[in-house]
Amino acid sequence: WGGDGHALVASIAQTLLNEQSLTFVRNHLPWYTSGNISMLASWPDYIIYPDTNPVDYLNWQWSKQLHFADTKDWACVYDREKDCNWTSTSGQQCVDGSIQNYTTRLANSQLDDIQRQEALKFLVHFIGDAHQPLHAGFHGDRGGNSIRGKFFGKETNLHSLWDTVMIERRITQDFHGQPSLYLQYLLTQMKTHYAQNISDWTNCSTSDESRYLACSELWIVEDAKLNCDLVYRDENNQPMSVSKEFTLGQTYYNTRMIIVEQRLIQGGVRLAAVINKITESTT
Ligand code: DCM
Ligand code: DCM
Ligand code: DCM
Ligand code: ZN
Ligand code: ZN
Repeated sequence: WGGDGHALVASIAQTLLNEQSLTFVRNHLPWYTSGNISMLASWPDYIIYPDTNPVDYLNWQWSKQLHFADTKDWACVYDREKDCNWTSTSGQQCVDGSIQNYTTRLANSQLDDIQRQEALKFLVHFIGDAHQPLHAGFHGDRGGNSIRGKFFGKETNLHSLWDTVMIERRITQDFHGQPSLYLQYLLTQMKTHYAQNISDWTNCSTSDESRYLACSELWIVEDAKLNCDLVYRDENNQPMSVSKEFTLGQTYYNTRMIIVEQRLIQGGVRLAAVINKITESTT
């Protein structure tokens, strides 16, 4: 996601943190955030690009691959061993592995405060990215970055469309350009339309996953399915590809924006559940 998406996921989560977690995040973030996890939700993006971090973006390039996982084109599945380099000695080099790493580090009271602060900032961001379906997009098109076309007549690529363009359109058109009004809407949707789904979303369906603090493997599996069913299909249900420019508008926007909203809410609900689990298990 772009800035709005990450801030929305984190702000949704903030409303679901228990007292213990609110104290915990206040103690593991810089004072100027007032314990608000949304304020640094895009920090992992700022540090890696020269336009926002000209001084030492090179030192952070190792973290670039932690924002996503590439999946096999049209396989519609996520294979942790293959797609996340799980067995390599360099460790778990994708968004799934980074979530496992940073939940473990955040829960580890042996680590110093600087390290746990960094773990919290990465975790808030990566749980957001894990819910953007194209952050588990196809390998052959770099998660939709190589698929170009027009959305309401404007040049873009499929990845940016899902990261920022659709969300910005929604906020401009329906919420007076104010993300805070959109946040209120999403919180209402969460408490009404999605109220029945919350306990499902915070459960790990596979028993193997339940030992983890975060069920990131399952979330990426959801992405892989969404990609085949909806994300990579045009308004006539035809597969999109790098060799053909897309032309998308109202029909794609209306049907896919519902998924964007559900993923933002799911990301927020799950981020809060992970932080609450960590503070219950440690303190
Ligand atoms: N971004 C940036 N400079 C670039 C490329 C991207 O500032 N050269 C920003 C735009 C989006 C975000 O990064 O807000 C997307 O990053 P990706 O979803 O990691 O998360
Ligand atoms: N680091 C990380 N995940 C790990 C180990 C280290 O993100 N599993 C990061 C934290 C530090 C940097 O790498 O910023 C160097 O850590 P160390 O001195 O522990 O090697
Ligand atoms: N990205 C992705 N999958 C890839 C490559 C990149 O999801 N295989 C994401 C990371 C950023 C955006 O796409 O959000 C742009 O990446 P970059 O700045 O590397 O072009
Ligand atoms: Zn992205
Ligand atoms: Zn990211």
